[in-house]
Amino acid sequence: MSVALIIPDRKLDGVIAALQQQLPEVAIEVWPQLQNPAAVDFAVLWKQPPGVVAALPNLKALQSFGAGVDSILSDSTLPPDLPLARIVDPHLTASMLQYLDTVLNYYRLRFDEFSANQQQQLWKPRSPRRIQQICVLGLGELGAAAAQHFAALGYQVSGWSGSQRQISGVQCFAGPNQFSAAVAQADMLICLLPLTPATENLLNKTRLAQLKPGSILVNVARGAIVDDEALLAALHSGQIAAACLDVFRTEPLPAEHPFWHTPGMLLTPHISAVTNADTAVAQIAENYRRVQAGLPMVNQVDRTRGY
Ligand code: NDP
Ligand code: OXD
Repeated sequence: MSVALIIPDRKLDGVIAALQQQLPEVAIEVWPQLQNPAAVDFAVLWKQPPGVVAALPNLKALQSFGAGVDSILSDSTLPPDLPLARIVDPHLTASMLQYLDTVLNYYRLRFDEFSANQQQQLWKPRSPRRIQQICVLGLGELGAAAAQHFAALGYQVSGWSGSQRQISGVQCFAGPNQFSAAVAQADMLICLLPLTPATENLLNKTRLAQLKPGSILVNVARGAIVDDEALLAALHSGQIAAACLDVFRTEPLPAEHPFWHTPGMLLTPHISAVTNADTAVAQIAENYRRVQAGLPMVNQVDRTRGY
């Protein structure tokens, strides 16, 4: 019995040490140096290369190292019946809220304009931007927390999800037919949807046209939920005044991508809520023990629905 960490391009020393402490009786293997693939019965994954999981013959369960599972499920060779769990963590939620607060105030206080003015040595004082209505797409762990947080701060908040939600202080909408009603009045739209076949390119030309003219888009979910070309056109026409993107279709964002040089774009390199190694390890260890005891894992995802 062993746990395999299949998490390319990430320093794992701290995770390995913490996992060894939590599971002293279990061997921790790190891909690509797996000593005994046949002994691996639990794999922790993040952007694993396709085919690597399928090559482990005795797996009992899979654990995402992050909240999202889209990159894990995009591997068409993934054994279909293995249960998959993800990280759900108050630390992750807290950092997402901190990021969103910062972004909201950046735009509210017009730091985008002042920073552009600085390039031209322009002194142009202006009063804060009117951001009163916020719409959150996705009302799961992170989206519901964001919606509640901004409602508690006094913003008028709407939210949109797949099934109907009830969140105190938040006007909740559900399903494709209610998308335009959810977003119509929003000065700022925050995307916290998972990337699934149903949400890929969801924010296309048609849906961006349903936003309030001059609104601000914040995408902290996954890049492929937004149609890049449609977003560039919406920024160009002024339909969207500004876009803050933490996530991209291809990461790192390729050097030749127009987003790098588009006025009105604020880009951050997928840092809005980074997995906290300590809390992640506690959840991984708990799920490992549950699998060994024949119990269902915590925070298991529905593989057919994709989140
Ligand atoms: P959850 O799975 O808890 O919630 C997903 C929400 O999206 C649910 O409310 C769900 O609806 C809704 N949803 C899913 N599909 C649709 C659809 N087709 N139409 C309308 N609503 C839909 O996810 P989390 O809140 O934990 O995380 C959201 C995403 O944020 C993650 O999948 C990940 O991609 C991203 N993320 C990004 C991070 C970063 O650093 N940038 C960090 C962490 C996460 P319903 O309520 O009906 O199920
Ligand atoms: C996640 C992420 O899904 O970091 O956890 O994007």
